[in-house]
Amino acid sequence: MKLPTDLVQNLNEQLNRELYAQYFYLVMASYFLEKELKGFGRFFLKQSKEEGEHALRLFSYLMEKGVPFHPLPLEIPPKNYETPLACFQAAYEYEQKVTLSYYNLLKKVRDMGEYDTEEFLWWYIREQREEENLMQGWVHKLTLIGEDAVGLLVLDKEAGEAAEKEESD
Ligand code: OFO
Repeated sequence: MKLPTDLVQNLNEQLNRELYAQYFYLVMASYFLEKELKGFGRFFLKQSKEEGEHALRLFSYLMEKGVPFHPLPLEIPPKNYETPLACFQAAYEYEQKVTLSYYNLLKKVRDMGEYDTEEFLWWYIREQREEENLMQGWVHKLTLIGEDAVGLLVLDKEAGEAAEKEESD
């Protein structure tokens, strides 16, 4: 079935949010790598790559539906954070914002009876749950260590190892 024009626009906006997440996390990776916190840098590089894949999934869906693609502008993500914790808090907040946008869209497609798109969107709902949990976990750990530099190095190592493990799985 042909996608209604406003739904095409909404899906394109979601694609833009995913691309922004890719860019956002790439900038966060640079924030950590420049501070020699390589584990967190690697973590955000992995997240950035995943967000790019999420954007591609939306792009493929739009192509499959035979709709013309209209590129949207991307904002420039912030680069400086007071602390690593502030950086993770910003990531966690962004994930919650993205989740909410998927909820709103899911509600809309249900009301419209667009069941094909509804089924497509469920993958994103599940993915958002995982990503919120992940960011929330790091916010929690970084809050626990406070200003402890040794604690930060331990978490940096843990983040790097977790990213490496996921990359090799
Ligand atoms: Fe794309 O998964 Fe989060 O934003």
